[in-house]
Amino acid sequence: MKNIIILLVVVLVVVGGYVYFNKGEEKVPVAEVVEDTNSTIQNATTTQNVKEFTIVSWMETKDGKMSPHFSLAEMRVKKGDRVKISITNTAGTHDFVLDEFGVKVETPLNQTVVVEFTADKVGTFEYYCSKYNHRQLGQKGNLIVE
Ligand SMILES: [Cu+2]
Repeated sequence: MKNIIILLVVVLVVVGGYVYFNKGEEKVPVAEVVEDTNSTIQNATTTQNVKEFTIVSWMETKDGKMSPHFSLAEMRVKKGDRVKISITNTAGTHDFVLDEFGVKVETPLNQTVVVEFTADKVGTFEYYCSKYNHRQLGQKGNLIVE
C-alpha cells in the first residue's frame, strides 16, 4: 500500500513536471536570428560569409556650396561574400547606385534602406549618388572585391 502511494506521488511529479516544462517552453519567444559581420548563412548548397556595412549620406552647405557625402569611401569584401549595406540619409536628397551589381535605391530622408547582393565578381566598383551632380561633387566610394 505504501509502495503504491509512493509510486503515485512519483507519477504525479513526473507528469506535473512534464506539463509544466512544456507550458514554460511555449512561453519562450522564438529567438530572432541576428547576423553580424562575420556570421554565415547556411543554405542547401553553400556557406556564405555576410559582410555588413553602414553608410550615412548627407548634405552640407559651406559658403553657399553644396557638399554631398557618403560616410564610407571604401568597402572591402571577398568574392562570393554576401554584402549587406544599410544606408541612412540624414540630410538632403540622395540615392545609392552600384551599377555592376544592379543596385539602385532611393534613400528617403531619415530612413534606413538595406541593400543586399552577392559579390560574385572581382574588381573595384564605384558606388555613387545619382542625384543632381552629387557624384561629381564627391558622393561616391569604392566597393573592392578581392
Ligand atoms: Cu546625393
